[in-house]
Amino acid sequence: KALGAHFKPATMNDDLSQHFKTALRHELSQCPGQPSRDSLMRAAAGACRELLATRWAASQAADRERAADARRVHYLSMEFLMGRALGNALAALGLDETLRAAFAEQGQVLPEVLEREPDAALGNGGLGRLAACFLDSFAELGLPSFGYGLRYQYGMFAQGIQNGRQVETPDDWMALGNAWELPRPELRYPVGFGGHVRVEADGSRHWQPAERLIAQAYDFIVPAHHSERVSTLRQWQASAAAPIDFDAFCRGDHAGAARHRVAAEAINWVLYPDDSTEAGRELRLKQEALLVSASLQDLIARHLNEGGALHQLGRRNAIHLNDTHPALAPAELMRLLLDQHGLGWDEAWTITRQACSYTNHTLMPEALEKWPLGMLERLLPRHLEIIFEINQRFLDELRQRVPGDEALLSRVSLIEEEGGYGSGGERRVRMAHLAIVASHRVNGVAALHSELMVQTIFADFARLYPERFINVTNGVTPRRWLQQANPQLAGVLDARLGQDWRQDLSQLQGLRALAADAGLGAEFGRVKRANKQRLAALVGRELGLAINPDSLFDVQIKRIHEYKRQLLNLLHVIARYQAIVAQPDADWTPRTVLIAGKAASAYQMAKSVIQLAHDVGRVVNSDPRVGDKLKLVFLPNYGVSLAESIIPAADLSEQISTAGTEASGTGNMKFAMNGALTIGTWDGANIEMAEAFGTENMFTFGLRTEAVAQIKALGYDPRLYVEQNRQLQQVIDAIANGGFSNGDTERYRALVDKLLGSDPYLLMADFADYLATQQRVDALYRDPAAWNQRAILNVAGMGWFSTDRTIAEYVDKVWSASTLG
Ligand code: DL6
Repeated sequence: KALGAHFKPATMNDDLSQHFKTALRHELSQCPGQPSRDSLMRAAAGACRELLATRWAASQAADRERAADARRVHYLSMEFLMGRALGNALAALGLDETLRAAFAEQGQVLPEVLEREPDAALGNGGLGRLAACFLDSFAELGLPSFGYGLRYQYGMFAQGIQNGRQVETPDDWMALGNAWELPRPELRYPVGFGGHVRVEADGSRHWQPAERLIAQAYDFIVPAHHSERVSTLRQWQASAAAPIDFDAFCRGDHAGAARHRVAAEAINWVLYPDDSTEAGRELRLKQEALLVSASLQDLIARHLNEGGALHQLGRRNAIHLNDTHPALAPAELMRLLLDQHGLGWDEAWTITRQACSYTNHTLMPEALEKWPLGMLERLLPRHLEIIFEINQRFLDELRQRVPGDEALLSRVSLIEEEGGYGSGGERRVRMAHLAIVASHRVNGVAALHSELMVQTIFADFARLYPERFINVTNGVTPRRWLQQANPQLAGVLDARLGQDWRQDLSQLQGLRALAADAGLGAEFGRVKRANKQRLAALVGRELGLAINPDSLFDVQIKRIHEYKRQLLNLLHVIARYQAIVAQPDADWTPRTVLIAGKAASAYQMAKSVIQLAHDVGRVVNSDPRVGDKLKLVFLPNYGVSLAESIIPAADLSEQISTAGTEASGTGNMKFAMNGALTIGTWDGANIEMAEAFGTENMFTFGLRTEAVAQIKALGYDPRLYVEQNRQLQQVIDAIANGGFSNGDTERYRALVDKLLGSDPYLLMADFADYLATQQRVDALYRDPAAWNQRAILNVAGMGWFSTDRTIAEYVDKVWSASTLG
């Protein structure tokens, strides 16, 4: 339950104005004169932070009071992709108008000041953005909780484009400070690495780390929109425990004097160290260990401070593992309970299993982390001992349960013997297995994904522990992704449904009865047109390219990955281009295809797709025979804020992953919520969305999961599809023959060879159906009334895809004490 009904006390405007004036005075004392937009942004953020700090104290006090009966959730995640915070805070506090007026006094307008805030891009993509949406719902639902993460100095890299190629630079998002965070110098915990384990005379074990660090907390506060509750993202910053080496310094070896400090601070430098090197992998492991150790020490300290007994720790505290990245948590919790709090193994293990739960976000085997034993032994020797013991007890129990099945034991063991895929001949710890064995619940993130998870990667475990595996379908927060991103559509919804959909998104279903209302359709059309016009202006500013707001905006924005099939999208653009050139006078439905997304720095194939998008765009966009009929735009440096501008302007949302590969998707939900129609495969949460608003209201195409498996089992030959489809042949030929690369036939050789050779994501097999479905899209777009009616039905069906519902399900099925039996 939320804290109070009156979430905006009468004095709030005055309080904000006061805090804002003080903060602005402070800013101006440093740079006198007319305040810049940056100063105004920082002053406003500082003022909101003051107000939120008061709410934070009240929320914490309320949670302390009910600690005995309301289980606290601790959401451990290496990623929280927060984006900007000021607009959200103002909306939550109901203070946008107050600040609009304050900015106006300084001759500035609110949106332009808000745009000065850098995105907190502390995540790679869907997994990190989901965690950020969860924090919003934690606050909104009043859930006693902490998000725990790392305070990265450089977030997701900034993407530039040079000659059509991606170039990466550090994202220095805190260069001008971070007005939001509240440093907590009193919350500091020791974290160790290396050293050895001493065995005492009584048999107890004592880890003596060689390297000692300190993790200090910085809090980032996330407000509810309909109560005074706030949720907390506690981020850890590492520093060296020891001061500089004074002797070295006096000898003149200044770098040497600080070497251990630099090594400690490096843990917080970047979001995702390049793990193609041993040093990068080691840094990543240290990041994970630091997150886990500091968070669990913080949790235990709080539990004890609140008068909780150790044996109650698991019943009163949920520890959620967001993917395997924090999967060292069970080993660390065991270590703390055994070695520091003196519990016996059985009691510590019961507590650990009560507390832990784990979400899997991908079926891709290469994304399931496995840490080499050698590295663990070097950095975390006591954890490795504990993992061995967990494994031994687990396998012993299985031997009793399923005698004689050695193959099963080796498949489920926490330790992968030498020779596993990508092992480089080393034995490794399978972190997903550790997470499963130590958790009382394991979930996938959409119905199909959860089903495939138990049929494929975790099939053995699901047979052994069927009750442990469940599904919780993802969602998104409607506050950011509808109310703030699309204020005009929010206004239309308010007028038709009232304002409560913000808290109870299921109310969107009230639109269903109004779908045929021509007036509402026209309003939807007007809002979309205005959003498209704004996006067209942005494209003009950023790229100097004119796009027609009356063309169909066909959008694919997400990480660039082969399984997401941006390349299939490009094949369609090329086919359409060739057809337009062949018949320029035919009745074409004008289209603007927009693509945005980053490729991992070492992922050559993804980078090649980005380059191809630029090459094709250059040719298509400059061909006078094409004009407005087709444009291809690649918007650089995709992130949360850019998504907030693009999504409300989309007519068509591309969700075209190979069936069975996209765990859920959340972009798909944001688009549909904003009235875009989806062209999509029967994959991830597309399926549940289609079921919610009617399959006839989504453009579905392509092979389904069973067909994909079947075709692969029979021996898939992509060349056959090319040989049998002249249009596809021409598209592939144009790429291969240098049609988009100034005659350079080498540039896309690897890409074409892969398509014609193995084509693991079945682009060739899905091409024809995709193109035919795109023609159905064109046809419907020519009938605006019919299109708008479908858009309304899409929005009407999206009520279930709020993270408020997702979190309520987690509470019910995963986090509440009743799930512990
Ligand atoms: O669950 C959030 C999000 C899903 O919507 C996407 O479908 C999925 O690809 C993404 N998974 C990851 C995997 N990372 N790892 N490991 O980001 O999770």
